[in-house]
Amino acid sequence: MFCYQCEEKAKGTGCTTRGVCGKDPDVAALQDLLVFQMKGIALYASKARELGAETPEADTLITEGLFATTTNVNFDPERLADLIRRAQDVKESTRRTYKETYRKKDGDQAPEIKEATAAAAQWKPGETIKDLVARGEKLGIKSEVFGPETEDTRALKELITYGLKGMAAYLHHARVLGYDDRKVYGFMHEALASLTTQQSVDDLVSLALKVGEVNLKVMEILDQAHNETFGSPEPSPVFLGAKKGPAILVSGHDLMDLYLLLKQTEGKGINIYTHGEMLPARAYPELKKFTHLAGNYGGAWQDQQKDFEAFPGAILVTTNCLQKPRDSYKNNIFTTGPVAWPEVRHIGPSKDFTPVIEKALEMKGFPEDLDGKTILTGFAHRAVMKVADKVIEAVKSGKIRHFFLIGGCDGRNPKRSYYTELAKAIPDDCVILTLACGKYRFNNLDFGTIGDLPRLMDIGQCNDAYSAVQIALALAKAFDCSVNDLPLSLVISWYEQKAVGILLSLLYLGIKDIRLGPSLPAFVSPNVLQVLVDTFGIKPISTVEEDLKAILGSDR
Ligand code: FSO
Ligand code: SF4
Repeated sequence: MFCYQCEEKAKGTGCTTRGVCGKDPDVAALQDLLVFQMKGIALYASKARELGAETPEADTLITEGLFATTTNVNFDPERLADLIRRAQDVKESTRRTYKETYRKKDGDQAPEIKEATAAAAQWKPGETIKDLVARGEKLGIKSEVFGPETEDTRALKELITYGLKGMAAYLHHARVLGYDDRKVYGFMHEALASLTTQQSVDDLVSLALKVGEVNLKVMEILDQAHNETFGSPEPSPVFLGAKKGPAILVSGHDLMDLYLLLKQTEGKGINIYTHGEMLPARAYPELKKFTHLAGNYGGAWQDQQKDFEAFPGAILVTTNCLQKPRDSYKNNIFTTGPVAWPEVRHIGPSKDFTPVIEKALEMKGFPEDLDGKTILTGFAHRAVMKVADKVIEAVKSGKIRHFFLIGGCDGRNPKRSYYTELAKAIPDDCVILTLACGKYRFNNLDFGTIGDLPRLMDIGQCNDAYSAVQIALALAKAFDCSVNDLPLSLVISWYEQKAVGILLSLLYLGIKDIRLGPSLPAFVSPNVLQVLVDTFGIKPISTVEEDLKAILGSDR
């Protein structure tokens, strides 16, 4: 196997024997085969769409397939094999759609698509998982199955692929709520199909920025979907302790899963706790109205083995990041949606959470109330806009000197303590905006207020990077300047491919001087990195002392 798609790549270069994430070589091969299948489907779907045909099956399969190959999502060979087989059917049906649409328009036989023929070739029905693994082993990142690559074109194609995976994850969440956009599918098909062709570095850089542009659109659609379905987030307290009684812990990003579970547990005497990226759910009116949404339990995803082991109830994981479940809680953890682990019970599309509820009741839960502090969440763009006058006044009067966006993913790299230290060292006249699971590095610290504005504002989940962009654009408008001229610095922590998508969106917006850590991606070649440095001023994080000095000047 070879995989270097996330920040934890082994030895800083890539995982070759087993993923640091827990992905074994068979799962890695199946994921490579699935990505290959997505490209095959995309080749036909993009041609069919050019001719005006709709390709709903391809749209769905590509969204689900890409999400399944994102870090810490699907570790189950059976489920991956199912997706690969379904993808083969969809590839065949999309090919038929292309051919029939062509014939109806031109009255002629549609020309074969060379790369697609290669991608579809030699497929035997009834292949076993072992056969699929053997096939996938020949299709890894370095296989050059679509022709030779240079170090730079491969780097850019992987950058594009990972951005598309992130986009697919956000699109999946919007689709669950009934929102999408056909133009987005069209772009995904075109982009994936183009990865099977030889392209120049310049063309691939443009395509990567286009991924950023479309990903921003997808995050906007998701923001609209969340707001229209669950109301707009409002600053809300989150209790970090626990209440006596049966309990269910819900992790991941899927707000609809949480809503359905809250509905199904109403009046049953079970308290529901958020975990990881589910914390900001507490700010949505249609979710916070449930009085048995009791609080948040535990920290970021990489602490889950410890947190889940200690949790005395059932656990539901709705999306990434899933880690290998320990035996101690294998009987009380459930997955749903895109996440899966072999032998962990999976709740299917019916979203009937009865097994989770029964397990929670069987386990009895917390024997007594647990004390805990209360923190705030819910500073999404609409909530911040409501206090925009105060914010602008505070900047004008010098009460707020600078804004720091310290956001992104958390992870195991010890260098991530930088983000805690940075948050602590930021002077009292500066505001810290945060989002995604990286916030757990400092979200239970007391940063006080500036006037009646809290110094730490939790914007939400990683997809709420869209909200952060809206806040920055509104500030830029108020001060009649560009985002780059604002007293705002972005210090981002990345881990998986959604963060890659977000980074491309920020670059598409022309946002410069982003500090990125804890380590740079292994898939970015030296030349591509130089392009990012020269064009966008991207820099790796340094020490807290040096970075603060560079941002605020020596008078800090
Ligand atoms: Fe974190 Fe995991 Fe939200 Fe990621 S839980 S690391 S960017 O999947 O999605 O921030
Ligand atoms: Fe390694 Fe990350 Fe790939 Fe997992 S996703 S195999 S940790 S590079």
